Amino acid sequence: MNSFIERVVPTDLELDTLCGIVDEVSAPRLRGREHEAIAEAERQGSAAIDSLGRLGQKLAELIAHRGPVGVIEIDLGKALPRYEPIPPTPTELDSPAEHVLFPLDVMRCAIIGAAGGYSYGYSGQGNSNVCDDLMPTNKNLRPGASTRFAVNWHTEDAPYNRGPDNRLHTTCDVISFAYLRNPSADMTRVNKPDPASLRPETLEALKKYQFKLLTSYYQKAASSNVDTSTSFVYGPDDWIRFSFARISEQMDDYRTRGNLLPVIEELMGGLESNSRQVSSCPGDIAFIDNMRVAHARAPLKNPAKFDGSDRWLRRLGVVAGSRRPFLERFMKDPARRLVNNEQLLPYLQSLPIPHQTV
Ligand SMILES: O=C(O)CCC(=O)C(=O)O
Ligand SMILES: [Fe+2]
Repeated sequence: MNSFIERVVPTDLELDTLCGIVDEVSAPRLRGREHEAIAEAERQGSAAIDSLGRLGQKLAELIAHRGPVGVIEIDLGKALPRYEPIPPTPTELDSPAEHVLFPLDVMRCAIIGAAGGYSYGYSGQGNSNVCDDLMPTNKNLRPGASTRFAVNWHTEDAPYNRGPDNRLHTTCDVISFAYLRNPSADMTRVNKPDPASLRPETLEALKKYQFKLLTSYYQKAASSNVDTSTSFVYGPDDWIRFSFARISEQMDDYRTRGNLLPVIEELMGGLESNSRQVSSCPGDIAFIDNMRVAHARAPLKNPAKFDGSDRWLRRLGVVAGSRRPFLERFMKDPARRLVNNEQLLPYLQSLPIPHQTV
């Protein structure tokens, strides 16, 4: 089976261009103004199309959900020695005002700019940072992505994809992880299922609007749970577009009620058995198609020690530039690029419940 992961090693010209952008946007005039630095990195990336065109084109195809590739890994490890080492993982979550951008973050935004994309932080992440940090913090130790607990198969906020039409969705097209530090080599797992691998009856059942929309608890589910029905997969027949964030809880629910479980179990079994790993090395940036690829992570091998040796990855949402005005409708302060759940929810709740397809 062909892998859906494409690993890209940048050329010297690409690397030099990205490092040049880091030098520019990290200039003192932008210190403490990280939101401007992000915008500036995207702008410079889009202007550097001569040298970053290849990387931009690859990401643009992922954002448009085109082609067989579902994950792009960009190996920027060679650039890391040019910069200060990544500091110890903070013991408290950053406040938005104190947020620090590392060179890898800036390079990522430049590549997003070269793809004509727009990056934003997640709706409803507890820390409200520009880029969501996944880190073990003393103060916020919790069973989530930064701890020794497993992260079950999910896509990011995909339950918000409520339309039968692929264009109607309020989540990101692509999720991006920048791996800052990963001493125990804990890998992100990914799977891009082939619809042809599912039995036709299974695919039909998963396309019915008979499942619950469950957002991730750790993305403020208390206020963002949208309790209406959805299908598990939908979209064109030749690809599976996921619409779940909490597949395991769906299973619990159906286990209790005794129906539909085999269908979900079949999907889960497929995800488990054919999964791949993202390289996840320090200096890697992974761009993952958030519609067609589900991701997960096994429990971290070493519990967090809060001594700077912890795994640390930083996450960012990416959409096509054309979706920027739409997303900005749900941001209190568009310059800060944070979707605000209070503004988003009324919109979601006003959407018509999609028609059942079968
Ligand atoms: O820790 C990982 O590798 C994945 C974390 C994750 O699922 C996320 O940040 O969305
Ligand atoms: Fe995730």
